[in-house]
Amino acid sequence: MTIETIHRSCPTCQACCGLIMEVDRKEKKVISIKGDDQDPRSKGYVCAKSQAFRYVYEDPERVRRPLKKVNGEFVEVSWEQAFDDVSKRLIEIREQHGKDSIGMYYGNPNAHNGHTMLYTMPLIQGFNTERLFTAGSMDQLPQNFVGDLLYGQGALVPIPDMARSDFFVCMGGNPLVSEGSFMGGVNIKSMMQGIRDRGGKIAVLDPRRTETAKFADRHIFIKPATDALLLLAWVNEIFSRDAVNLGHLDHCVDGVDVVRELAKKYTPEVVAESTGVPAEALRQLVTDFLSAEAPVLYGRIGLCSQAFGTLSSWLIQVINILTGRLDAPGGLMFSRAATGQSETGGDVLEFPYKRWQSRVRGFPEYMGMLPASCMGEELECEGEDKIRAFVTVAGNPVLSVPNGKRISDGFAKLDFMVSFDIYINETTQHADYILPSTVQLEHSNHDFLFATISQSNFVHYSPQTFEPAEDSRAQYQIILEIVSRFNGSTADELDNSILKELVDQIVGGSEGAFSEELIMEKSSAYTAGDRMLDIMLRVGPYGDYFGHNPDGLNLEKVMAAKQGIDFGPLQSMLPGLLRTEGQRINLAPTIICDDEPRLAKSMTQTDLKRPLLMIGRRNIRDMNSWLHNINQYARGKNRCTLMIHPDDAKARNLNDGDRVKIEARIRTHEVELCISDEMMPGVVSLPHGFGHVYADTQQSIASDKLPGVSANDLVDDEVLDMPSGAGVANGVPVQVYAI
Ligand SMILES: Nc1nc2c(c(=O)[nH]1)N[C@H]1C(S)=C(S)[C@@H](COP(=O)(O)OP(=O)(O)OC[C@H]3O[C@@H](n4cnc5c(=O)[nH]c(N)nc54)[C@H](O)[C@@H]3O)O[C@H]1N2
Ligand SMILES: Nc1nc2c(c(=O)[nH]1)N[C@H]1C(S)=C(S)[C@@H](COP(=O)(O)OP(=O)(O)OC[C@H]3O[C@@H](n4cnc5c(=O)[nH]c(N)nc54)[C@H](O)[C@@H]3O)O[C@H]1N2
Ligand code: SF4
Ligand SMILES: [Mo]
Repeated sequence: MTIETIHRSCPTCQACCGLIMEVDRKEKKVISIKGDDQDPRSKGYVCAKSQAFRYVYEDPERVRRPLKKVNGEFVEVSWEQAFDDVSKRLIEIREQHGKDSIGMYYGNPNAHNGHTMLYTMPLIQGFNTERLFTAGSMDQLPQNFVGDLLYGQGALVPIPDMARSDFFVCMGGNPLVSEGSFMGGVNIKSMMQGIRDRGGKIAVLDPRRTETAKFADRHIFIKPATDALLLLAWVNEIFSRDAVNLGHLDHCVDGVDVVRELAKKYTPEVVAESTGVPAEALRQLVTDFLSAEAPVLYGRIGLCSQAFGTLSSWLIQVINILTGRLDAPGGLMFSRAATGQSETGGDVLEFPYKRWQSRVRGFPEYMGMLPASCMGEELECEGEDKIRAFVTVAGNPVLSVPNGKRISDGFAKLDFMVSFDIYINETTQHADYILPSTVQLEHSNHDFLFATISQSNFVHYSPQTFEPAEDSRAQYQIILEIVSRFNGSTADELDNSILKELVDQIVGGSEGAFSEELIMEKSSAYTAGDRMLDIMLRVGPYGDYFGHNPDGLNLEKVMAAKQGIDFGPLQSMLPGLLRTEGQRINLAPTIICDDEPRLAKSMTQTDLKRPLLMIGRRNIRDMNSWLHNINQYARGKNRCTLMIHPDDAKARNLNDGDRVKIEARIRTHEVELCISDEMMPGVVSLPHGFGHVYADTQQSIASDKLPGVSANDLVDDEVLDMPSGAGVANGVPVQVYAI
């Protein structure tokens, strides 16, 4: 046995912790996975999920060969047959019924695979369907919408620079469990401790006293989906205290007066009853924020996946801007990826909105996507222009998207479905073909996306650990094979044209500095995604510019850096980064401000039949729905429980551990109750990603040990955040009663 040591980053969440693995490459065995003390970002830290990618690799139920459904059973077929059949069926359907008769859903694990990310645009453009849905609309979509309107591009989402902050206010995020999300930090607990060690403080506003809230100096309960009211009152306080200070953005912000007017009627007293936050608690929070040296206000899933996701996400930006905290050390800052995605320069882009609409409720697309909450109705709808075929790409919408059961029923009646996935689960059981990719130990990886939301700028390339199983395909190869056949070319031709497009773009933007020949010659050591990566690194912000800057970066240097390369703290990037007219920030986009009356109306609305509000919850051992077939993470006591406050349980005569009914507008489920004073009275919490109860799946550990119920069977698909179209998983009116 020859044991080798491999350094890589963990691919399971956005923290990208550095790992050291001991492996026997010949036997394809992992001996150990530990935190890498030398990693400049994570310094040895790992969480319980650091072993996850190894367990997925070893899982005997993982799909390893292409599967075709024959008489209701999946049978293995060759790749050639799978690629040919799938593309033939899709082409037939497109020819008969048009390109939009094929729908697509794109899921979260794609974001954890650097090479897949590079082939995502060709995939989306290759299908070119108006029925594109993504996990993003259950996630950061409102933040993209706001980024587009304020900063000129949806990808421009600033993150809190905790390492230099002295007052961190966290709303709708639980980073001690989620490991950070759009705050790209590693070991959030030590970052929060760091704030405290510097004499700073942490405040959390959340309807549950979360793990993060318990660690914080202050926790304030807030009623679900009332954050926008509280934040408007906060804005109002800033104006009434004459505390506006735009800092270095003073000369480039418009619309301040519009914001002042909009917030005028929302005093802390006016919003107190609706939000459940006493006026004095809010005033104190504002005082502490304004008197801190480097405060920052952060909002996440709880502020996105709710009825006022856009208004709330916008107000987070507004408050940071009004107090000079955007683009300032310790405030909200933009990361700068080595691959250059953050180098936004160039023409002002058209707002990618309303170029088409969903068929059933006429909802406008944004960034080429329709809300995932529209999937059920679009799949259900009959008529000549109905959806007939569907492609899922590493996603499990039956568990992840509102009214998942309706989506499952819709999938069941499709003419044709193909899933690019590695499990037979609640979604992929409906597919006619499952095309499984290699998994993380079998391919190299680079943290392409997560380097754009990191608290320190970094680049990290993880080597391939094991030779992929014989005759297997990487996700990007599957994409190339299907998309090329679908459009009448070959995988190689498509790959070349993708490369050419990238090179043309660089040559065009380089004002003669780089020629096509130079780029092609210098990058010729690599193929496919690695070649694109090399090119992007070389023309990125730290690049070697193909030799013009010999000390700069290229893929060879990045590959040689075992622990990746840390470029240090985030830098101030504004106004240069702005891709707006005249590089100015319009603080008050009309399309967002116009939604204020809907918010005002919500203050007087209550659902008497369903007086409790359901919110979500994450557990350290889950990753949405995709780690539940792993014994090491599934075992232990049931964690798919409904948390309720003792007073709400008592009023209903319910005891801890009871099985109870939870009734939402769209469905009623049975679930185990967990009584806990962590909950705000009137609020209940149920995690998502469970509901492994469908008969034809093949995830025996998930279905035996951790079936749970799907929160998204209760989440109403008719309710949307406006105007982004994000799904509303938090603040769902429910009633709970004994069985
Ligand atoms: N109620 C509620 N719903 C939510 C949320 C919530 O907070 N509350 N959160 C939302 C958020 S933030 C997200 S990101 C979404 C996630 O939504 P999805 O992305 O739809 O769901 P996942 O559970 O991540 O599904 C991952 C799928 O990818 C497959 N997969 C895993 N690894 C690989 C791989 O290497 N290759 C391939 N080909 N497939 C792979 C898995 O088998 C699984 O089918 O859920 C959202 N839904
Ligand atoms: N262990 C683990 N880690 C994960 C994931 C996972 O599934 N498991 N998923 C990953 C993904 S895909 C993402 S996008 C991130 C998400 O990262 P986070 O946003 O940090 O994740 P959550 O734990 O869902 O935190 C949402 C918080 O919002 C609160 N909340 C709900 N409704 C409201 C509201 O109306 N107002 C306010 N103020 N708060 C509210 C909830 O109580 C919860 O504490 O986590 C990532 N990391
Ligand atoms: S925090 Fe995220 S990146 Fe770090 S070990 Fe856990 S799952 Fe992996
Ligand atoms: Mo997410």
